[in-house]
Amino acid sequence: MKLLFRGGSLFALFALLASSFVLASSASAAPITLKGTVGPGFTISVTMNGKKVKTLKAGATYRLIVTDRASIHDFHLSGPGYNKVITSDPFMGTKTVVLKLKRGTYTYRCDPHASVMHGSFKAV
Ligand SMILES: [Cu+2]
Repeated sequence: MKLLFRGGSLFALFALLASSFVLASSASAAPITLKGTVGPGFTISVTMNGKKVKTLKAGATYRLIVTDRASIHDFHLSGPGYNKVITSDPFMGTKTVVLKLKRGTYTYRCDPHASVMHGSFKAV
């Protein structure tokens, strides 16, 4: 009987720890969604809730969903410690990356048309 009680309280303690862990991780780990779009014309953008992104939080984690709407364009993102062609030329479709931003300026561009297709945001 004594043993059963000990087992039960241990289980209760474990369940409490497990549920607080789930709460803590779901509160801090849900990344904020950004949308990257390139094409079909000569346009490229990064938006959050429909607005062009200018500043984001350094140290925060973001999920960037890039939609490439033209085979002639790519989506290339570079910034502090990061340099990646997320959707290549001639890829069309959607790709998702998860970014933990570092303080500084991030630039995105379409490499074949970088003089007209580029933008940037800051992580502060
Ligand atoms: Cu292009």
